Amino acid sequence: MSDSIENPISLSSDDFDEKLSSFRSSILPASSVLILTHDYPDPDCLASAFGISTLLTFWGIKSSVISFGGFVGRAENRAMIRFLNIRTVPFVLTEVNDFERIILVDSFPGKGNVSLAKETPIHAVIDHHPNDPSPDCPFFYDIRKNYGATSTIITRYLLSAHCPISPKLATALFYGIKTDTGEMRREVSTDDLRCYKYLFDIMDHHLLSRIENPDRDIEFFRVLHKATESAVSFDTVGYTHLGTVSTPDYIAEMADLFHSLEQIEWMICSGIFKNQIFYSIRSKNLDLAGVNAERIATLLGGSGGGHARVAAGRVPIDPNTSNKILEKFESTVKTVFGITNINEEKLL
Ligand SMILES: [Mn+2]
Repeated sequence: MSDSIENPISLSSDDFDEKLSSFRSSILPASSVLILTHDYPDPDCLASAFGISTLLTFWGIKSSVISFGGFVGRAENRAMIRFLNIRTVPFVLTEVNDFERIILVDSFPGKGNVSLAKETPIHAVIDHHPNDPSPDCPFFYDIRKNYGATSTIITRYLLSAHCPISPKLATALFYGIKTDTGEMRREVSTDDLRCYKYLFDIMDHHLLSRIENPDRDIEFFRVLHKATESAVSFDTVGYTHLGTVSTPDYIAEMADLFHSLEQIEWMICSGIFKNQIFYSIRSKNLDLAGVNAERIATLLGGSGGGHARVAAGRVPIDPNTSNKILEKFESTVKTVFGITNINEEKLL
């Protein structure tokens, strides 16, 4: 192939060529493919979907559609979609029966954060969240729990397939790895760093700078004010509740920001969106964020989970009793983090 590229990252011990070929046979032949990410997508899943869509086009698949439930709230992620021309279709506007194949990236079926009916058959899952498919799992999967980003796995797939990576795609994948690993701060595999370095040389740095420094609407500063005002700490555990938010992305964003507070080990941020309490959990050193997110969800009838140091969840609320459920949520957080008997201190 004249337009193909050499694979600069390959190890004889790798199983990527093998996995790529199984993935390919789980999808081909097909003329229409739906690539689905989790709801309220982040840069890692958007970049992964963009990479898979590029690979499918390279393989001659005529139509692939990137879709997700919810919407993109964070200003950086909206800028990413706009500047990198990532074409997406809202899930409510897709008809799943119109697609011959369905691929899930950076997510796992049945986890409560993908807008797909349980009975819908899927064909492939590429992810790095700690989920274990059942032994009789009917679809192709490649789940690498020790990887910091799904974007790393997708970069390896593109290289194994000798599929050209454009500067825009490289920028997306680089940004996906950068954000999901907290700039190599957490849960990083050797491959994350190797792909990060490889992509650095072919990406568009000017575009990345525009993505990372987007114009913000006034709502961001209102949320920041509210988060600062309501922030409290229980020894090394920080907590802030944002009230009702216009996008759940603010909850992850404020968790990230307040987690940088010097005396804090844990940061929990919550907010109300569409009759649910959404929450994000961050940890600096203790690898239990996913476990704690799942425990909170289980105790309150919601869904939650994630990685060792970055996790999230959501629990349903009855709008008539929202104050009571919020109290219940906060007391559940205290129980799970073992801070029931620790005095609350206001940040301001
Ligand atoms: Mn991810």
